[in-house]
Amino acid sequence: MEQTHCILIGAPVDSGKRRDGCLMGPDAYRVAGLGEQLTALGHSVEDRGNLIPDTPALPDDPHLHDLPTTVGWTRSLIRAAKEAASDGLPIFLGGDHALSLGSVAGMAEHAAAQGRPLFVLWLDAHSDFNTPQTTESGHLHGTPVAYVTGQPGFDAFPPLAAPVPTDRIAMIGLRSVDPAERAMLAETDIALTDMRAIDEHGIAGPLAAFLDKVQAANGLLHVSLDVDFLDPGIAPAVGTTVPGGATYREAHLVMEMLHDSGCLAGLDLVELNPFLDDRGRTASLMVDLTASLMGRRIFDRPTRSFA
Ligand code: 6HN
Ligand code: MN
Ligand code: MN
Ligand code: MN
Repeated sequence: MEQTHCILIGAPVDSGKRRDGCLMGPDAYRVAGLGEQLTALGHSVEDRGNLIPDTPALPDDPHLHDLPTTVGWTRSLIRAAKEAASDGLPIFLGGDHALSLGSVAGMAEHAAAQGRPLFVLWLDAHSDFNTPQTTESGHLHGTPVAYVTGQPGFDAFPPLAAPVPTDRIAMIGLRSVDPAERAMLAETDIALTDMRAIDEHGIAGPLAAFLDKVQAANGLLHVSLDVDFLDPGIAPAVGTTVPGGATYREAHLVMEMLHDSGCLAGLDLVELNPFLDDRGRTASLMVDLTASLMGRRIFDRPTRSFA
């Protein structure tokens, strides 16, 4: 099995929405044994500890919740992503989804420096395609995809060195999209797979089609895994639960297919709020999914039927 140098980057981002608690996420993943699981799979693990956000001299924006802190996180995460991506596989331990304004922008810069296209897989109930102008909640964790694709309105944020073209993004698991997001998504070619499509046709098809595209382009793939991609029945520790999410096996299958693709270049584990968890089960499930993504499998070779 291929050995990977996994770099854990704690990013206790809690500024992306009003309800606090995601700042405990990085330590919950450590307590749930993320490092040990990766080591047991034969990988090397380097824990770089928790990042500290920059402190930009920016005024508050009355329409937005804690803009200066999120801009500070974005700056420090872009730097951390670029540094880590040249040393190994960065795994960002969130933190809410505002983390991904920085992680994805930094990974995109890294890919551009390598002369390779960055692709992004967004596993989430939400499309996170609001801009600072369209957001109704004022919560910047609902905006990272708009930022990294270069939508207007992010003037307070670092200028994007390498915007991600929309045809290199796939979203899977959608079931809560705001009207403004829906209208803007209709103007893009982001690949959208909502829960109804998964119910009718399964989750493997759209993922396989996207992975074929990544492989054909010799791309680097960044995966952003929001806890609320999962059904709240198996993953209660998130502030924005939406019923009807991915099942245990659908989620593991996604991870197993991603592993087999060999394209993975970076990972966000976001939106875990340990304060809302039930005896650590959500943190443990996120760690198990990461283990599947990094090569844990039921058998070492395809199983055969006895037909
Ligand atoms: N997330 N669309 C809603 C909003 O407030 O903009 C929800 C965002 C959820 C954010 O999933 O990371
Ligand atoms: Mn807050
Ligand atoms: Mn999200
Ligand atoms: Mn979400």
